[in-house]
Amino acid sequence: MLFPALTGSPDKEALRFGDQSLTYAELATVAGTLARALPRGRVAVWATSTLHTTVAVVAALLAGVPAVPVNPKVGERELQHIVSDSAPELVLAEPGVTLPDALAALPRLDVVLTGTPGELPPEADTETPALIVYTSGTTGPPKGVVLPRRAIATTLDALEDAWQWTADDILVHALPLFHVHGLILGMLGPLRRGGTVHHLGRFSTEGVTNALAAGATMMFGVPTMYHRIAAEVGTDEALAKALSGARLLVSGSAALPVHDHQLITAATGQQVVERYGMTETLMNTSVRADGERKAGSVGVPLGGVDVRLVDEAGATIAGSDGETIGEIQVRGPNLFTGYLNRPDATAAAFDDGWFRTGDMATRDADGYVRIVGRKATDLIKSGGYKIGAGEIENILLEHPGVAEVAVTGEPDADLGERIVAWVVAAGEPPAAEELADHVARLLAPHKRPRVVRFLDALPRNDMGKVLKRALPS
Ligand code: MCA
Ligand code: AMP
Repeated sequence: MLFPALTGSPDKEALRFGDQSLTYAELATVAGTLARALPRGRVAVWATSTLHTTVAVVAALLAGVPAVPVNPKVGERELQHIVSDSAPELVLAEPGVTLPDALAALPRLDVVLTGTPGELPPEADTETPALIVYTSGTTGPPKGVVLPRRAIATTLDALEDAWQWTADDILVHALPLFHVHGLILGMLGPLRRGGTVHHLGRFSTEGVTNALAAGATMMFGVPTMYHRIAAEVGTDEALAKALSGARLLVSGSAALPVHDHQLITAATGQQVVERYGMTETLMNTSVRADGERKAGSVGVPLGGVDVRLVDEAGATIAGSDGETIGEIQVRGPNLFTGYLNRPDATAAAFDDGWFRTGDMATRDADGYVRIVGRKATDLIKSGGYKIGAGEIENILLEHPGVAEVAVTGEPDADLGERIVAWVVAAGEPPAAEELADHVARLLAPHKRPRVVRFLDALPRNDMGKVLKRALPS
């Protein structure tokens, strides 16, 4: 059973968004009623940061129907791809919101926060696809990652063990609900434990302060959020006090710089715990709540997860010297079943049963993994979002003012990396803002270039391939 608390802890508060909340009994009623109205095929969920999104996803899980969470800021082109690739039978959305054309063309079921108590549907098989989450690759449009119930249950239970996560925990976060971090860890995690989650709607240090001061015990965030906390916590006494009282602060989705770790520890005594995962693998490693906290390390393999480092020749690195770098490959019940409609990409992602993460790391004598980089330069992590350089280049090339383009990520204190577009203009150079809007409108706002640099020509090799490493920095 994915959510035993739905029937086991009726009066306990399960979810809170602003001044709206649901107990487990209320969630069972509204999600159970919606589950009974769902078709058998896939459903799209308009994944705003609301109670409605969580109810919609829980309903789909109760019904055993795969849900496709959609970024409510998604651009036209990306949405067309997601809809045609995942072919949802209908869309679930909160009442009153206007949906973009590609979703408005589907049958719609409004998520209402009322219902009739009744039997919950029988639990689906553990291998049934539960969620399809779209994730960017180096080239081409995002791929749909098919996540079975088994992966969700095992990853959340491994985190229960690593973080001593219990029904008494109240989690606060402000993560978007169309990715693994915010949706699976941040919403389904507390529900599986029978605990409570308080979603802030949007991130602010003030929101975090208030929620922790009101009794939240844990916080999840991406490094950009912790960076903003680190910048304020030295002078904001209320924030420092609230953070000091938390049981566990967890960061993930990208590396949290050691300097930010140190600023937070200096002001609060807290040592932020980092965990490492991926849309395809869910969670692989974590610093344990009861283990040594090593800033800058993503900790040790979670229960049930096999982790190996593989060198360039394809050999597994023996021993743990804390220095030899290899690609992280993982195996375990936390893994996805495949990319939707992409057996070619699924096959290419595995090496003899091990999933190739593309992340490069070392492992020390205590088994702690330290991520040092990424194999592909064409993947950018900005604000914790993974973004493919190729998808942005393709869209920018459609703009009439762009003759040639190369997209790179460069270090950014706030976002980790910022997207830079190197453009050879066709005629009069377009305004940087216009190019950013073009990408935001067709793909998504978080994929827009933050910097546009114009060049007379892109550096290329004899074969005509762009040499991104030769771009001036
Ligand atoms: C700005 N905006 C625009 C434009 N410019 N909209 C349209 N067109 C434009 N040209 C809007 C944005 O949509 C946003 O709206 C607002 O202006 C500010 O934008 P931005 O600067 O991009 O946002 P931010 O405030 O800097 O966001 C920082 C953030 C965000 C809150 C940290 O990056 C974030 O939520 N990151 C989380 C990513 C995440 O969850 N990753 C998990 C995937 P508005 O403010 O209204 O939105 S990784 C994963 O799942 C794996 C498994 C793992 O390990 O966790
Ligand atoms: P995504 O594909 O969006 O799910 O992002 C997964 C990627 O995020 C991983 O392959 C890593 O590169 C990165 N990542 C996640 N957590 C961490 C972490 N704690 N430290 C460094 N990188 C991370």
